Amino acid sequence: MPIEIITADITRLNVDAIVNAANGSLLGGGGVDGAIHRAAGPALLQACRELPQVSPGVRCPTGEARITPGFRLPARYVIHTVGPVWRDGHSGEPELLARCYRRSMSLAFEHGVDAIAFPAISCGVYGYPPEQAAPVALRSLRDALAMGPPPHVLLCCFDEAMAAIWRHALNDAA
Ligand code: AR6
Repeated sequence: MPIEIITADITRLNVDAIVNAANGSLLGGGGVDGAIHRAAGPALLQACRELPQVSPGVRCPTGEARITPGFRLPARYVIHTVGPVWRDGHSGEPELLARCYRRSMSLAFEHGVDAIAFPAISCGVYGYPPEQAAPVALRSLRDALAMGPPPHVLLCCFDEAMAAIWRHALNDAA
């Protein structure tokens, strides 16, 4: 599988596209979203503002994805996706999480991206247990990689403990 687990600050990566774990407004927030907006500069917020609202205040519903330039980031594109908030695991969370990865990969294919880095979507503020998120994400990525000439996929964890969970899931999936 051309999927690599790394530990890094995603805003520093020299890849074609990085994925943002955003909220539906796409107007920024904490966690990786805040870090990406800080690193990209105010033009990113402006580009997000210009994306159409699909319902009041919502530019990207949960499970969907939108693309903008990366502005001051090393990455050419930011793909913004909105993961599910964890409730109990039986409220559609796995399907929505899988869709985030799939839709982000579709945009990557459409834009000819060679290398894309994902954060652990929903595994922070949104509370998705990483042990459960990782296999869902990896299955979805593996299915998406079959859609075209496979880009290099990096799963960018913020710390080693998170990376260990993802590596374990990747080994189980091999
Ligand atoms: N590089 C890589 N990973 C990071 C970075 C970074 N610079 N910073 C944090 N992480 P979260 P969510 C990891 O909370 O759970 C925002 O406020 C972090 O350790 O950023 O999808 C949005 O606006 C965790 O493992 O995203 C939404 O309101 C992972 O990224 C909400 O949070 C995801 O954590 C989305 O929550």
